[in-house]
Amino acid sequence: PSEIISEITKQYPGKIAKKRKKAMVSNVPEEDQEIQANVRTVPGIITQRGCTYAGCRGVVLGPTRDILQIVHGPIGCSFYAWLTRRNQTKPETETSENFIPYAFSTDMQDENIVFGGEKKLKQAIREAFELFSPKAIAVFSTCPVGLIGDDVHAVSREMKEELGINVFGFSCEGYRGVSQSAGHHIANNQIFKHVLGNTDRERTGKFQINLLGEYNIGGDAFELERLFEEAGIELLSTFSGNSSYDSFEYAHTADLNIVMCHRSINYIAEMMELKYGIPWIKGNFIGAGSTTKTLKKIAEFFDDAELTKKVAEICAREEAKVEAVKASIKPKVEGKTAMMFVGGSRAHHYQDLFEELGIKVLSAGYEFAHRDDYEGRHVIPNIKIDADTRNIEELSVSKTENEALWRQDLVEKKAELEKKGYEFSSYEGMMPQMEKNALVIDDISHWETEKLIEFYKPDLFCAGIKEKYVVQKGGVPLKQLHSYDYGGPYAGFEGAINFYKEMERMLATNVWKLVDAPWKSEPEIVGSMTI
Ligand code: CFM
Ligand code: HCA
Repeated sequence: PSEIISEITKQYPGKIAKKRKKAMVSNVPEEDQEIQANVRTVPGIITQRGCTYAGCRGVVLGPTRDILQIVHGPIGCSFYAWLTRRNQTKPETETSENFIPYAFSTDMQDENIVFGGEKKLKQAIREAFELFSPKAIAVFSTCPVGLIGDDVHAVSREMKEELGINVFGFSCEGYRGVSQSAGHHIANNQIFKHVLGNTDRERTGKFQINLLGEYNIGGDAFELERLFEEAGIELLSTFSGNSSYDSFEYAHTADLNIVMCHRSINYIAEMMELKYGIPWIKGNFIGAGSTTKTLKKIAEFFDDAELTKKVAEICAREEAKVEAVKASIKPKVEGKTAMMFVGGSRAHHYQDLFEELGIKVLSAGYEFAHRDDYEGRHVIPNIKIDADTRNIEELSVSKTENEALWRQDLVEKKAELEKKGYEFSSYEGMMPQMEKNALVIDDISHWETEKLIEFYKPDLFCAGIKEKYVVQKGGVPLKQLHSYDYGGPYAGFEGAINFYKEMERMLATNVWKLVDAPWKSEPEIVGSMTI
């Protein structure tokens, strides 16, 4: 990897080369290596990152069906968050509210930028209320809102008073942070402040959990719901795949939080523990092995003979189905090579699925993760807090004053289990799991992607829509790990089977070797550039 790192960085001006080098690591799993992450992208470098608004509106809140979400801004921002992420939902009944197919926007015009847009926002909220009478309305700020100083929070308070429903705003302007990641944090804060804990709920089951950081892309959450239901584990709320407003309000009545994508939602898990004493564990449902491990870990937490038996039964039955498919596919794809560059946790989680098939991951990285996602949660105290991070509000949370809601029983249970070696509040990073000398790159650029492909000639590249066609025109199949290329689910046991079959379709064929980029034989422009 040092060869390719210098090959890439020698093309950059000195200062940029120095900065980019810090984001590239030739992995040595047993060493404590540091990688640069969560810093500003070099302007002009063609990053794959998205903005803070995308992380808040699109990612964290997007999958919730019955909060009417108004985007305060130009129409393009709203269009961007309109069903592009493939988060599916299943309303309880045919007439239950589902706003996901709609795009609500104030459609800001020049005039609103010059004279202010608050009046238009109030009008939009009133109109939305009259037409849809939702339980709650959320307002999302796009870049111009912060630039001109519209106060979405004041407007929301006023409208909450006037309409008598919950109305709350998000200062998630695209430029607030260096990427989507800031938007996740802002979303977590506002949900915690304005929604979570608003209503209590009587216990209806023995084992009540929340699933955090699962967004039901391609129906992933449906597969997990199936497993929990059969095991007798009651899933109170998911943040936020297939979720509803009410479930957010009573999420504090659960016994345990399972955090899947910690990058996007660890804040809520931490805050719930501080306020209510509810512990959290890291869980992963990508890969059959991970699914079994996570289900068994949940059962271990509840320590109930019947549950343990049921979970073991389900895992054995499902694993047998998975094994049968794997046995027919693995020999056809084993030994193939892959690379994966995805947002903030999938580039790690999906490595389990590749391991199951014997596919080697040569290089991987995140678009916007933090150092802990690479190196492990233990490095958090050593992460330098820069001005961009300080810009994002850090809520100060303390123990609830309502004694009935404080879970002393769980605090004690946690302490007891920890003594036995059960791990809470922790996760491993991507780097300890990866092979020696695998190349890890943060916030990869388009040009770096092309160089990597030339150098390594992988059998498969995993990324998103922005990379897909460029890579495929180079003769390398690209699997989208964001949208799943309109396939899925890939979580849980059924998901693993789907993924294996997809790998067979993409890798056990020679068709990609026959593809040649059209511009190689017929270039539209020919030229050279020196920097
Ligand atoms: Fe978490 Fe996600 Fe991801 Fe993410 Fe995303 Fe996504 Fe992603 Mo696209 S929450 S960090 S901000 S797992 S939208 S469902 S696929 S980049 S790797
Ligand atoms: C986002 C959403 C995205 C984009 C995916 C892609 C998603 O970042 O705003 O680039 O293909 O998963 O839909 O990450």
